Amino acid sequence: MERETGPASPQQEYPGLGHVVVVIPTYNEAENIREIVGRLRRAVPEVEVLVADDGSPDGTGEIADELAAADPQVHVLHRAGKEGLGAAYLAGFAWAAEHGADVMVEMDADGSHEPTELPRLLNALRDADVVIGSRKVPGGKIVNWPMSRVMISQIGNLYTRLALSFPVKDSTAGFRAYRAEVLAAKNLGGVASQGYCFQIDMVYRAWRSGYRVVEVPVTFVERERGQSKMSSDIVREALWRVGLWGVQARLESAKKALDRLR
Ligand SMILES: Nc1nc2c(ncn2[C@@H]2O[C@H](COP(=O)(O)OP(=O)(O)OP(=O)(O)O)[C@@H](O)[C@H]2O)c(=O)[nH]1
Ligand SMILES: [Mg+2]
Repeated sequence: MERETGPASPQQEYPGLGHVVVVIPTYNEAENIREIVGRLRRAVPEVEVLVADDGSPDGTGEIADELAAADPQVHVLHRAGKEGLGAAYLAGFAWAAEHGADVMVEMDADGSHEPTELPRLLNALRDADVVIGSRKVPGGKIVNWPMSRVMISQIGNLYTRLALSFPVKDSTAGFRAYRAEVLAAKNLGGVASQGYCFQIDMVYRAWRSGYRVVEVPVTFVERERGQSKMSSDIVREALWRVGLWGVQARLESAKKALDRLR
């Protein structure tokens, strides 16, 4: 069950791009949500914000309601329970589409993504369909991650690039901007990925459909407060799904090659 709070607001436009909705998924981010929404609204006043909360037991949803009551450009989508990052984003994108978004942005609530870097992502979207805030292109950085997380991220991205034979260097990054068309229902059929595999799924689909994907460097800072939702299940999900997509892609190319020989 979903419930939406916050009054309707007059829509503002980001120069050259139209109506931008930033979706922030939250689960137990009571210590972070106020600060990140405030920083985002100050950094990019034109954007609309949607907090997609999965019934956080720590009261994140209620804090988000207070923010929405005080600011007509902040909204909250309350979802009944924790269903994973992917489901929260899909619900958030659907809300944004219904509310006339031309651009949807993904951003974490924990402060890892710097709102003052968002204009660089949006400006790059003028010549692209998807812009990834990338930690793995020149100028991109990760601050304060333990070596174990850096290794998981490096190996995960290398595995993904090899399995899927695609050129995106930071396909697990969660700070990104999409033109609404990329996230149209016709492009999202059958999305089932939940953890950060969802991020790989979205960019792989966009790239396969011929959309222009661009990476711009960002500085990613480890969360200071609250608990990570990263788990071994999330890593396992990415391993098997990406492996499966890689096998499917190779079978498809083999079939095409055979068809050409016939
Ligand atoms: N609505 C919703 N949000 C979620 C869920 N899981 C994670 N999130 C949010 O998604 C964002 C990214 O999750 P994080 O826990 O920061 O994951 P991470 O960035 O891989 O790991 P750390 O930064 O180390 O904590 C945060 O804003 C979380 O609150 C979920 O099941 N539902
Ligand atoms: Mg995080």
